[in-house]
Amino acid sequence: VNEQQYLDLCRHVLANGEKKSDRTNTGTYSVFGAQMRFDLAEGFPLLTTKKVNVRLIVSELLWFIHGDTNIRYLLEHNNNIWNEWAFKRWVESENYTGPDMTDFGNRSLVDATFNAEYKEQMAIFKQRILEDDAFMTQYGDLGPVYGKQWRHWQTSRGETIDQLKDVIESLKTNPDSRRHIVTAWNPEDIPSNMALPPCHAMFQFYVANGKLSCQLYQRSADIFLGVPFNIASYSLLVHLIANEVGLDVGEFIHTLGDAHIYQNHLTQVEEQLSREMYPLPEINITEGKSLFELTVDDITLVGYDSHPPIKAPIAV
Ligand code: UFP
Repeated sequence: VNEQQYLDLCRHVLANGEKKSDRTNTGTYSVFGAQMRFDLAEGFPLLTTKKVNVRLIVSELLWFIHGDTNIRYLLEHNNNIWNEWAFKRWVESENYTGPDMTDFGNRSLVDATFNAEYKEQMAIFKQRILEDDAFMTQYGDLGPVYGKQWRHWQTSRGETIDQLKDVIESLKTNPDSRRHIVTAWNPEDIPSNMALPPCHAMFQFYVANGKLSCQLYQRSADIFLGVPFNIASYSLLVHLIANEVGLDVGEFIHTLGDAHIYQNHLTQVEEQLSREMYPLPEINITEGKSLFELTVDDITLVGYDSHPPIKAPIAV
């Protein structure tokens, strides 16, 4: 069963994980190397043992697919998951004149007065991104993140490579190829100007028996908060690409590097493990539209029964 693999991974890491310090100073239980296989014909692998907001996954994935790296599109779709990264650039710029926002992520958690100030500045920032084109161009753009690498990879000769279009073309013309790869890991872009080096670093497609499968290599995996999103996002990608190239869906194979449970997520994981799974939902995609024409309204989740969400602090 699809979801069982996720629950088994949680149990495996709790039982066998090394206690390990990490960049965020939170502390984790971690294993190196783990793999889950999701048979997409079985249903759409959105977790049912806690509610996962698929709306965020759909708009973020379409944003990547469009090659967009500016948060305006996300804000227009009420998706706030990338805001902090853009906000950080803004408050660190010379044009920002509001109250000091240094270390806003941590301070907003522990200082209520600061949190109110931060929320106010973030609201102003979002408003300007949505309404002021020049501001949006300068401060809404996240730089060399997924959309850029997938669709507009910059070569040293000054050309761009559209990896996604190329892989769709190769799936259509040469399905047996062993080179159906898209990589977001661009070493040249990592050290200098990237806030969060890509977590989902590269993926490969595979065609057999009229079915499209995809394997993702994720270098670093926050099992409780990040991974449920990553599973759903790539499973949706397989559906979208399969539609585009006229294949059925096969498997999504999720390969993890540093697979960790943060120490401040333990009670939440235990809570989730105590819950019974529901049957998986299905995903419906409007027929007859090309991948690049799809909007969020073309993708609908059907039959999603889930337990309530479980809140947990995110490590930044
Ligand atoms: N993380 C995920 N999935 C994602 C994403 C981030 O699990 O899609 F963007 C987690 C992994 C890790 C942290 O806990 O975010 C990134 O930190 P680092 O760069 O130190 O690996």
